[in-house]
Amino acid sequence: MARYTASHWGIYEISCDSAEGPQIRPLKDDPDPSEIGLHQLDPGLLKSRVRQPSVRKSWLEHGPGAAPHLRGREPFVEVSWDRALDLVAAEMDRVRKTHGNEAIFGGSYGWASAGRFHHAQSQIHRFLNVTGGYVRHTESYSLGAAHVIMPLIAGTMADLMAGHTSWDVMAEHTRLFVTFGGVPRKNSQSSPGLAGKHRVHVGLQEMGRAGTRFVNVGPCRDNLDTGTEVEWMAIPPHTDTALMLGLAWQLHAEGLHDRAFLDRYTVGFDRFAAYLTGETDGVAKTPDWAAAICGIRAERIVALAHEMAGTRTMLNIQWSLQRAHHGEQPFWMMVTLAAMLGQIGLPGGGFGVGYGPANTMGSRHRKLPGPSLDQFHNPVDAYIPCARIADMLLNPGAPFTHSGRHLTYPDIHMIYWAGGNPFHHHQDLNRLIRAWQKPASIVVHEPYWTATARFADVVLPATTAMERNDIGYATQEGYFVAMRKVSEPFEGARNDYTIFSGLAERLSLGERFGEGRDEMEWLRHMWEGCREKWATRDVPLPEFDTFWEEGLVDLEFVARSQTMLSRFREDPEAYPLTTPSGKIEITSDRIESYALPGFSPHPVWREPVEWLGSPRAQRYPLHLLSDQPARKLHSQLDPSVHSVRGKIQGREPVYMNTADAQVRGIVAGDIVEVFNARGRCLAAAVPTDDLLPGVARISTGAWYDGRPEDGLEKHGNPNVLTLDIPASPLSQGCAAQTCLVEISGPVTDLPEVTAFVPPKIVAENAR
Ligand SMILES: Nc1nc2c(c(=O)[nH]1)N[C@H]1C(S)=C(S)[C@@H](COP(=O)(O)OP(=O)(O)OC[C@H]3O[C@@H](n4cnc5c(=O)[nH]c(N)nc54)[C@H](O)[C@@H]3O)O[C@H]1N2
Ligand SMILES: Nc1nc2c(c(=O)[nH]1)N[C@H]1C(S)=C(S)[C@@H](COP(=O)(O)OP(=O)(O)OC[C@H]3O[C@@H](n4cnc5c(=O)[nH]c(N)nc54)[C@H](O)[C@@H]3O)O[C@H]1N2
Ligand SMILES: [Mo]
Repeated sequence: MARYTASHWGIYEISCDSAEGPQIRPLKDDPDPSEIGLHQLDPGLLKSRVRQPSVRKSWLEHGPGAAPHLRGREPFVEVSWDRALDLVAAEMDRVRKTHGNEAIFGGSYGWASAGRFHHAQSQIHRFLNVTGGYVRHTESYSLGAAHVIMPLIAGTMADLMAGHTSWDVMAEHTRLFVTFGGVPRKNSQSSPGLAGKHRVHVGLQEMGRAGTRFVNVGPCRDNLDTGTEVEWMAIPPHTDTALMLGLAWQLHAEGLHDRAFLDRYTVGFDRFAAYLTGETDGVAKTPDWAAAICGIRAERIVALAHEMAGTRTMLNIQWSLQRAHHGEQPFWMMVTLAAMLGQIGLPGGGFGVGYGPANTMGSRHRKLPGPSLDQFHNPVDAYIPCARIADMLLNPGAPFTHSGRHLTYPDIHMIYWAGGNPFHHHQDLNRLIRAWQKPASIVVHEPYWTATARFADVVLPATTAMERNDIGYATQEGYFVAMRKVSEPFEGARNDYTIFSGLAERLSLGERFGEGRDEMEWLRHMWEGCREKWATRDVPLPEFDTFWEEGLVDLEFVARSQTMLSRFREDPEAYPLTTPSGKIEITSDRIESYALPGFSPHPVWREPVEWLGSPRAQRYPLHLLSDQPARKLHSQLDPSVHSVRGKIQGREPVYMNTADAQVRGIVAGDIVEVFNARGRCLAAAVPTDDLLPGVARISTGAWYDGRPEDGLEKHGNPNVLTLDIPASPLSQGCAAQTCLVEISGPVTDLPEVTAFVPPKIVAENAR
């Protein structure tokens, strides 16, 4: 009988009857399986696992707050589980009693692993709520800017993501597909929590066969594969808004915009039009004006505007475009441009805010909530937008704005993290290292010795998804998966649930946290809760035992094609949007009422602090994109053979234009130094003509491997270079893509990469 496992990369079949151990293969009938998931059981990963509870030497010997500057460079002492849990429980109690629960940061951002019960975020938040609450985070690194602006102008990202027009409808109706940032196949193969059958690559091929014309706008050529010819409109990073303004100006000047649509379904077009024509600021956003910024000839812009207005057009954007200074603008401007074209709500027309970043968008499956673990109520009000973590730690009490609110940063004495890797995800890691010295105690649950584990005081070894039983489900992915345990926990590793149960008992909260259920009782309980809810929506699910025995529930029987915002288009009064006006907001009164410095009430072109047109480009002339890695998910599985095969001399590639390499005397395979005022890292040069001159690209995910003496990062982690500023005072989102660098090379005296070697383990009181 086949067993299955669910992962962010897809569903895989596992057979446990081979003498060589469990074998993993893609789900039968998956048309485009991801190779990443095939390496979840790679023995190469084991060398980097955490074996036992481990405590940083100074912290163990001298107590909380001892020698914080030694975090990340000091040996650890292995201790028993009992002792580790006693230490953590005592420290939580001390911090709660001395400073209150507002002193504990438990945001704990990160993707963790698939599985609805063992989901690390749910576990840690439930546990911390039981103990009196914690400082939480809002939004995500994925969509910091979009999560805040989109509900004000079009709808929540959750609703929009779920509503995307399905691929079959686009193949039938879309004649022109214009995408800002391509539709990278590598990204679309993942979905948070579970990817079902991989539909994006197939969807694009079907559109290609049906004759859709594709235009790929952006600095990279090789991120859109439709099986047909694609026009590449090569523009520098961060100039998309200017190009869209040029298109909008042309539509408006020729009266090609859909006035009836704008009147009925939007608010505030006229104020925006006054900006477009230059009436308000003296600058007409003509195709010539746009050409000077984005480098596309004015005639080409005019021709594209005509084509868009004359045919069924879908506009699409990658999430990376909002992970930038002023990152709200390209999203807002794209919605505005789509509104001017008047095709929103028609089959195959309008806009998408993410065909590409995950498998989800374009699904025919219904948005239905899966089995979930109750997280209880968090009595602490204080929060941060997730990407403001270093700001919070460095500036307790300092004011900040978010979503129109005026707030202050809490004073954090303890950080508790489970299921995320801030030394992967955060920007300007050298700044984060300084910030990380502020709290008295840092506790981390991790299966692996990632940098986040190395920089902690107490590391509690967690199991992986293969080492426990769980239920796999993610909305619109089309499956429930019985994730049966494949192997026993590695050495001393425990489930996050078991770890929190042990702590809760020590804090006399065991019954409240665990409700007396063991793992399988929880799965049954969560399944039955979900089954009851779905029954009220006329979606019958099997009983738990049947599900567990059969391993999969295929939800194809409730799937159906869809067109985004079709009901709104049919009857905007009966089906208003959830925006303040119920319509698409081209000008937002709400945003204007926030009176934020440097934020206009309609989309505008504003120069980012770092881009190829800024003064800093004289010193650092290359725009560095740090995109999502093809061979892993963020930092996950970086030590696997699949990820390691993508490295050159053990280091992450840096892609750069052939001409840029040539003038620097760099050839393919050279190890080069990538640097700016914030940091420097080594990477392996790959000259290419698929990138615009002036642009470089290092995918994220190489485990941080800084040399303690001088901070040189040896492995190719771009976050030692990126900028830790908010996208804007509105969203405070992550702005990782706003980053200028210089590259020099080749480097000959190469330090060894040590990212996957665990830290030194010593005996207590060893000298
Ligand atoms: N420069 C730059 N930086 C970026 C981005 C970018 O585009 N450019 N993208 C950003 C984006 S969009 C994101 S989402 C973030 C991703 O950042 P993260 O989500 O923090 O990255 P992951 O590597 O997925 O981290 C998950 C961690 O959880 C651990 N883990 C897995 N399963 C379990 C479990 O069951 N229990 C416990 N306790 N731990 C577990 C894994 O070993 C891993 O270390 O990165 C952001 N950072
Ligand atoms: N294999 C794999 N897949 C993943 C992930 C992973 O780590 N690995 N991470 C997942 C996560 S958490 C997320 S949030 C999504 C993220 O999805 P995205 O944020 O969209 O992903 P990126 O790869 O950073 O960028 C997508 C494309 O945008 C282009 N681009 C960057 N800046 C600009 C610009 O200014 N203008 C234009 N026109 N194009 C630009 C880049 O060249 C790149 O090809 O991916 C998900 N999918
Ligand atoms: Mo993300």
